[in-house]
Amino acid sequence: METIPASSIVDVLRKSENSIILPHVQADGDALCSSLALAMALKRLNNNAILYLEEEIPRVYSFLPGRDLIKVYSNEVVSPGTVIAVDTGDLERLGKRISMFRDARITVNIDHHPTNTYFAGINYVLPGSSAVGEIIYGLIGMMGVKLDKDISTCLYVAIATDTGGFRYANTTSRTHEIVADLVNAGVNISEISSKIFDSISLGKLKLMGAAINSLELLDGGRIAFITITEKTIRVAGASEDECEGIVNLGKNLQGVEIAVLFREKNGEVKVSLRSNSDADVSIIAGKYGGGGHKNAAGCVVKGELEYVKRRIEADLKA
Ligand SMILES: [Mn+2]
Repeated sequence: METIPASSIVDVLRKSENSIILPHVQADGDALCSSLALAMALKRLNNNAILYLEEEIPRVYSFLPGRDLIKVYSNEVVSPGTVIAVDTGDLERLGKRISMFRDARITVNIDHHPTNTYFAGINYVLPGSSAVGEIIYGLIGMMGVKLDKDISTCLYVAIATDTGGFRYANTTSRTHEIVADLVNAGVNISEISSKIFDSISLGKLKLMGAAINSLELLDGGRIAFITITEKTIRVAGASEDECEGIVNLGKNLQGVEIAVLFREKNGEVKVSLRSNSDADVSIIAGKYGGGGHKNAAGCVVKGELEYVKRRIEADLKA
């Protein structure tokens, strides 16, 4: 389990042609925007790069540059030279697109999850980075590609979302140094912030209302459970990707140390865990084949909703 030196991965990226970039399933701001920035940088080097997403681009990120570099995967057979997994802790997080990964001549894994399984031929994993956006920023510099407004905007969104708007413990002085560079390259902070943090659809607002109504407090208010079913999403008129961030409604409640969002779908429950304390929630996620960071992790558990909740409750109390 070793990370290759920066100079070697830069060499691999420089030489890659017809690369396919794969952010994790249900791509979040970091996965999507780091991938976009990388694709744009590779294009500058005359390397064709294209992103394949598992699902449609999340509504909130539809304003981003580089839409022409994105395809939504639909089981087509593609034989890529190089496949680059981005922000992906393990192979399962590639979903159906795992076949593209398996067919590739060269496989690359660029990530910052401490739970990363080093699943590729070439692994570049830096857990000290707040977002993969920071890692891509470094690689772009080493590749000799100049930052422009589009690339900087994508990197900014990647970093701003994974740090919760520079509020989480993963935010470092290095994060701010990088962002200073991005702003100098033309990022419009107020415009982006309003689009990704403040602007909200009616569906999402109703989803938040339903999520708040589902709140259960356990262990004297130290644990918060929020539940969203397929019906909740349908009734609210929200899209699935609008579940992103809902877990924070529980996390931000005073007295809460661990917040959990349960999302029921097709006989499975997607569990998102957040910790405000020293408790490492990636341990619980790992128990069910998931992973993540100490303060933010997730997993998918098969089984009926109530059963899954009681299991997670028992894990948390233990
Ligand atoms: Mn990330």
